[in-house]
Amino acid sequence: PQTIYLKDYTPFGFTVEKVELTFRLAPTATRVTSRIRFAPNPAATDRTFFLHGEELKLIRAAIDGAEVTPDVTPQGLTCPVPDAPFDWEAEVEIAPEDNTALEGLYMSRGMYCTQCEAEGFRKITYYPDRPDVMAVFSVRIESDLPVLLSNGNPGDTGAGWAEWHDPWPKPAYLFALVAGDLRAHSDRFTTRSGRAVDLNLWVRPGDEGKCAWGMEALKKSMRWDEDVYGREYDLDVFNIVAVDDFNMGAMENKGLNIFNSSAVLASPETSTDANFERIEAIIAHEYFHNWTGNRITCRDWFQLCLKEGLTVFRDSQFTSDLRSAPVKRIGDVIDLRARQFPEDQGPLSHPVRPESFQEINNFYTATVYEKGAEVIGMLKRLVGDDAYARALDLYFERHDGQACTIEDWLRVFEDTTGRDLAQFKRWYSQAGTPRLSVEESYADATYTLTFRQHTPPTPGQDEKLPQVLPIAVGLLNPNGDEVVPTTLLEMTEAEQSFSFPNLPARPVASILRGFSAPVVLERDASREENLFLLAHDTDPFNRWEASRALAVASLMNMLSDPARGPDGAWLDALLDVIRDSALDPAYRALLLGLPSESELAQRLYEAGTTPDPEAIHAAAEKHRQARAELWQAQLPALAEEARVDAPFSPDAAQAGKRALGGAVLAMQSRVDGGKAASAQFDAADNMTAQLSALTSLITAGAADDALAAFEAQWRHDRLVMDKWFGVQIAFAPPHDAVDVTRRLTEHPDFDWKNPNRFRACLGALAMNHAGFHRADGAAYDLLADWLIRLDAKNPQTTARMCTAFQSWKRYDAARQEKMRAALGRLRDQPGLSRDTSEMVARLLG
Ligand code: DPP
Ligand code: ZN
Repeated sequence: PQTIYLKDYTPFGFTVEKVELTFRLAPTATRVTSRIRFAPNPAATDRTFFLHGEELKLIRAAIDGAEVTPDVTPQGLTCPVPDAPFDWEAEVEIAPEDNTALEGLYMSRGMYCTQCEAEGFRKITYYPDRPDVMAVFSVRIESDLPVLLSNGNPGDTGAGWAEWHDPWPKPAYLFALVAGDLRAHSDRFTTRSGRAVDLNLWVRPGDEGKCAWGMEALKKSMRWDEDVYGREYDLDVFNIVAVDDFNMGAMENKGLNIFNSSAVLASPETSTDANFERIEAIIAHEYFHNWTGNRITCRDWFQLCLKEGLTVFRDSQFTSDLRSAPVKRIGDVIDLRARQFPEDQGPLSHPVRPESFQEINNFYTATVYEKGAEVIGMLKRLVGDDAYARALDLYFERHDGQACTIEDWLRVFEDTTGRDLAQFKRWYSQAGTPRLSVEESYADATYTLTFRQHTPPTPGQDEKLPQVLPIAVGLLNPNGDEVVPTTLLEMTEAEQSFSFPNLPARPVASILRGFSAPVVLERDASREENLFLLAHDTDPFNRWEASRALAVASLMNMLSDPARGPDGAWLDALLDVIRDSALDPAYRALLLGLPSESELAQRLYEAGTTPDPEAIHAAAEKHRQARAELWQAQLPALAEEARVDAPFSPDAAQAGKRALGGAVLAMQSRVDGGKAASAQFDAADNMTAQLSALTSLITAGAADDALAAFEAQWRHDRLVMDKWFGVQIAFAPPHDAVDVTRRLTEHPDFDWKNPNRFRACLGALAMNHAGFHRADGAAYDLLADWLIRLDAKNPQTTARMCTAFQSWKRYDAARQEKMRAALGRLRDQPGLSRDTSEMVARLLG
């Protein structure tokens, strides 16, 4: 396969003035006619007329009305063209029903839909399928289906046809089309300048009752983007469609967002609080793309973080504003450490802006998205909120309608602030997680912090240069008072000291408050210091972090000496915090969480010890059991405090209480054999309560009846059944996980071609750390078998799921050998997709 390099970028030889598309829809023979006005691009030197096109049957082509016979390859076509503006016409035939890759135009249970990002449009018709070619599209759809949708504003309609016109120039990856028997949940929004916008959420008949939350989230997003970023919506209509078969979460097509039904449909009975929050965030994310992604798009796919990092950052601001900022921050850091750190510290490590790829689909990663958002958070911290706002205004003003680069993005900050961001730019080009160590000293009333930064080598990058690290620090007096409030230290050197004078007593430092930079902080804080910070830190993130450090230390001690129990002093201190009813229940629920077994494995590996997944699992279980027994007497009072008496609402306050209640129930089930969980399961009137009861029963080994009842109740609901499949595997005892997965993949409802269902089962297996790393390699083999099978149908989801193997080098030689063998089996599969080939090759290094 061909490797594409950032350094090789050249503009396309032609501009596109307008695009007219006609679709005559039929499941196995859809006709797509295109009429495209091209003109020579004065900014380009290479005038080769190459149009991308894959899996298309070319029926005819013409230039300025005269038939032509282009030179067609499996990747596209070339053709001699005039050295002046001209009209290109082509008619192609495609088979949406046979399109199981879910890229381009495909069918999902009787409805037509599209997914074009990143390079799916080339499976619809011949086109310069690259984000820097922006054009105005008009679309005509012919079909007997009742609802026919495309981008932009609705035009004329008649029996069996509809026309759409999108006045905003856009790249082809934002094209969308939907046709089906759909029902609308409709509303209206008036923008601050008075434009009335029709809002529709389109769903299958029967799902109308699951739309209200998504619609509310959309209106909140529209208002928030006006209030916070000054960005208004720019069309007469905003359509969202829910689709059951979808590779990603959702897609920001101009005026016609298409969502995985799991990322938009919600009701109290079928969705957990976490689902509600995620849906709100994804609706916001896709909506915010209208400006950061659509109005201003990417020059090429190497710049993906330009729109994704920024839009993730914006949606996290939105969630922080609507809910609790500290809770959102802690959740994001848990997620970053669970997904981005392992990626950045293993064979798949790549810069936030990659410099080469074979298949761009493989770079929709936690690094591009979540680390990309962290980089923007650091930039905002460094320049300050006012300068950030001014820089964003300048960005929108200067680049509206353009396809941009990270250089353009950084230049608006340089022009706004006068800062030189050359060193900061390393965040975009250097892969790997920086490690930040710190030493403290105190003399002559001056307290000094000396930091050292170091980034280990990553594939293709042996030498790393120092990066700009914003380090937020606060200092506390020994009596617990804050003597130095949060101060931002700006570290630019490999080693750098910062002093705080006039401190009559040696303070306790709270370092990297709010997780002000995405680094691994190596700090030898004593147990006493962490207990002190847990009790006194004014920064809610670092208070949580102190407890997390104590949890890690306690678990590590239990691992090195299996006779030990958990750290009693820490559990006592933690219980004091958990019982503090002045604190947000959602925050208390986070404090009750333990580091995942995978995170413990990573920490052991970093400390030079080969992790033993079974031993880690045993220690974590022993810890949970001991804690439940120790706190047994306090659990009823905590459960009482978590009780919600009002009618169900997915708001942050109620959700926080339920999160605390769920954590308490998990403890209770360890000491009452599942009695409380069983009662909660029977009485549950919402999915959060029902599912937390079910998972507690699974861990208590008492879930058979509940699982059967759950299945009987929900077998008609695909999204709920995904949960039923997933929890049985994710929470299975490690030695059972493979058998449970095998059994469930034989269940008649295991529709493996549906990405949600595939992930619910095989993704859950990969999440069951000790189950996946079973010593005999059975889980590796089972996953590899399924990936081989799926690759022939859906390369994108297959390649994504190869990340289950990304940390294979952490483990012992025998497990490594088994994982290598499983990956080797994939690699040697005849006809393996480009997506999966690239992933496997990178994984095997
Ligand atoms: N749909 C994906 C997202 O919104 C890719 N753009 O991030
Ligand atoms: Zn996005």
